[in-house]
Amino acid sequence: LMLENSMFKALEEEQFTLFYQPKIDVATGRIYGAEALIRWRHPDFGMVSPLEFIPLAEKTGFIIPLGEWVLRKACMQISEWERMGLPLLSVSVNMSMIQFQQKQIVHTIERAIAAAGIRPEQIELEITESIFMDNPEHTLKILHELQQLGVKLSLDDFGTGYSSLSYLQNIPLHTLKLDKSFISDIVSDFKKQMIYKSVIVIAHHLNLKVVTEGVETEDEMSIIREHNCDAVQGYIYSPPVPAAKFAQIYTEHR
Ligand code: G
Ligand code: G
Ligand code: MN
Ligand code: NA
Repeated sequence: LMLENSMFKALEEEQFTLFYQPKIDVATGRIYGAEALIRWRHPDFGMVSPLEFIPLAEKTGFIIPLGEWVLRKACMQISEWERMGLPLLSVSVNMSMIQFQQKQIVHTIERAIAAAGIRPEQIELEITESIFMDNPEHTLKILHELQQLGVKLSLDDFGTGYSSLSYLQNIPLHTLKLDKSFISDIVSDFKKQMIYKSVIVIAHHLNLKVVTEGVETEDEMSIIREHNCDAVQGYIYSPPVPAAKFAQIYTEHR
């Protein structure tokens, strides 16, 4: 309850901030984008993880103003980096299922992009299969409108939950993000490698870009290269970092 009450104040007082984790192109080894991940610098509790406050924000509806803030902040950041001579092809923003229950969501996204003066294709919205739980027809309609707008869509956390292949068939997706559980302990697990390899083949046949998340070791990287995964994120390259730190890393590794 304490966190709940202080969230509104926190937004006004700019206690929320976005960290950015580099997205690396496997073929070139270069950074082509980033995933924005929210952090709350709480004056008393220090850095609060989104795992603690996003579920609460979803329950109270606070995720609506907070989600809009995240979108606007990420778009402005792309614009700022562009002015600094650091253009990014793709910045991912995580979306909550609650945001997709809003009729105005497409308009909200459109305005955030216009206000920052960026190109729609520079934004990639990360969705999970949970957005289809409430009203699948409505959700699919919105996703098609977003596709028309020109933003990219990625299916996040694939491999956890139900991960039905029908999602790959029906959603206008650009990217499939394979959950960390796909790659962790893969080195000694033959079946895991066969599943990983096969999912990438399916995704490529459907014209999807594949990102492996949570990559931590060089052994994992060899398997990722062997199976032609397109991109990676993980501690092996960088954890999520503040915007200034990201700009520094990007400047050095471009
Ligand atoms: O880095 P990490 O601990 O940030 O992220 C924890 C979880 O919080 C992840 O599942 C991530 O998708 C989610 N998350 C991070 N930032 C946001 C955000 O801006 N909006 C939503 N809805 N979820 C986020
Ligand atoms: O659910 P989503 O995929 O949006 O969130 C990604 C989560 O994974 C974030 O909490 C992020 O901080 C975390 N993360 C990113 N790279 C790594 C990694 O290499 N190892 C682990 N354990 N977590 C990671
Ligand atoms: Mn994500
Ligand atoms: Na994920």
